[in-house]
Amino acid sequence: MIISPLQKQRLQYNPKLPGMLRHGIKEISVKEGEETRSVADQEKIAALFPNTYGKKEITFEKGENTSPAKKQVVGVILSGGQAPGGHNVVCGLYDALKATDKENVLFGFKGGPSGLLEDDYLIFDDEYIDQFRNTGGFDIIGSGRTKLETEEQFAVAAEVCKKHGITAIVIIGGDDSNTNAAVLAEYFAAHETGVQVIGCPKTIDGDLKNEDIECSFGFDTATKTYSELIGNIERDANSAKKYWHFVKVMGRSASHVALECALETQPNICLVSEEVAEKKMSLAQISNYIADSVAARAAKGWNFGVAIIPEGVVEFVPEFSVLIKEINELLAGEKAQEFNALASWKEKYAFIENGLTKESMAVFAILPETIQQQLFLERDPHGNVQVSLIESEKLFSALVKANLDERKKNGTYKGKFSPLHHFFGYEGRCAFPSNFDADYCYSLGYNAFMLIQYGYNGYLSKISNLSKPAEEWVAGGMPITKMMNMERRHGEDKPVIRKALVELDGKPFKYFEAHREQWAAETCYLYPGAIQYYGPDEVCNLTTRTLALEKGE
Ligand code: FBP
Repeated sequence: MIISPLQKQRLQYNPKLPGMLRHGIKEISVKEGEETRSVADQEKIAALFPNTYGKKEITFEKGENTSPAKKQVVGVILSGGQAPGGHNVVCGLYDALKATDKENVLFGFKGGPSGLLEDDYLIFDDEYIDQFRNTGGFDIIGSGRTKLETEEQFAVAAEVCKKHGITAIVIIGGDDSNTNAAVLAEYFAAHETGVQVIGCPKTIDGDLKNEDIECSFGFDTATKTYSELIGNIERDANSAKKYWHFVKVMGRSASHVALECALETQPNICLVSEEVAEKKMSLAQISNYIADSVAARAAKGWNFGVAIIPEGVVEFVPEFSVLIKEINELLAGEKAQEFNALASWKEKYAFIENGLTKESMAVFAILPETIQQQLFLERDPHGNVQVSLIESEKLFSALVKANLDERKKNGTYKGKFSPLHHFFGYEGRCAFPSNFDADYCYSLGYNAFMLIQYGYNGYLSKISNLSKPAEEWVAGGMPITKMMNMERRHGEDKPVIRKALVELDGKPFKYFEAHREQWAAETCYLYPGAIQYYGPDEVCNLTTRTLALEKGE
């Protein structure tokens, strides 16, 4: 097989473990800490997880390994969207498992959680796993979005585990997948299957974090990849001085990715969805805010700029989410057929006008026609509008243009506005993991095996102190139930891991807020360049600005 020179080099990279895991398997002992409580709704969560609630947090340290000798047969699953470093979680898990006992076995369930239900797997060996070390992607076993959440699924999972003699399952996923990992762990314990479940925190979106989990893996590499591209665009904009670039970045709901990219590149504009919701900003207010920057820069002769738009922003605009709800109602059941049978857009428009409230129609009317039509074309299997497919970068540039046209008419703006559009999402999810993600992920996997070996169930693999060099990282585990609260989902109260949105009083946002006025009017671009894998420490082992600011560095 032909591989690129970089891949060849990366296969040789030796990921760094936290200091306390470096002395060899025989020298890893466990220290139990305090019993834990869920972040909220303690009584309800305790009642729902009688076997796994309230367990102690644990830390590993150098000392005699006192875990019982037991042959381990572990199954690993990659769940949800790709995130750089996933392969290294599997490699770390495999290496710890084999270092403990060569007879131990690692199963990889293919294509996400459905692989476990369908008993579709491979068994890892050195030759296979060695091709994937320090590489991006999830192609080692594939991923998928099937949710493991029903009793029937758990029963099938238990059967599959029994058939292969599986002693533990490791689920590598985001907040939803780890919530389901906790429920599965409770099921396995309640049914005395003897199978343990360990989770690992993954998602480029960065929204699986809390006082225990400092960041999810993949966020570092994905944001560095997008920031490289945004920096390049800034430099191009500053060279040609003729385009405004509207860059949408991934992050289904939280704006951590957009904010981190803004901190790394200092663009003229970055929207933060959580702020839009907090201030109840309308589409008109947001476009006016961007148009102010365009106009201020044009007054200096700068008809160029860069605006970062988080993928999920429209869902945070109150009037827009009301509009979406009304559209979903408007096309519910058979009404969709009636609508689709209408021959022209004019007729369809009249149907819409008839069905929406006056307020929502006013919002709908200001949208560019392509976006209006998108709202009626792209439906999910339940018939709902897929908000994530709305081209919000084009939506905002069109609204800004309309705003500037008005300003032109009243003589307050005389510039030229030529927008270009970009969407950076999939480009970042399978990049070669940065050294940080390569080390962090390998450590998460290695550590997950130590949690299994010491008999823990329903725990999340936890590596902390991440803004420091790997030597000083702290390895341990946290009961997943500690991160849970009750939330309303599909009309029911459910125990879930709380999704971490951008905190408007947090240090990363505060830093951005303190500088954005200057960035909007002046040209303060930063060009972070490509991820560096080799070379001086200060460029190879950088953590994110978000993490550094959160840690007060
Ligand atoms: P996860 O939460 O599963 O990690 O996925 C996040 C994400 O990458 C979002 O940023 C994006 O909106 C979404 O996945 C895209 O999903 P898909 O890969 O199914 O198109």
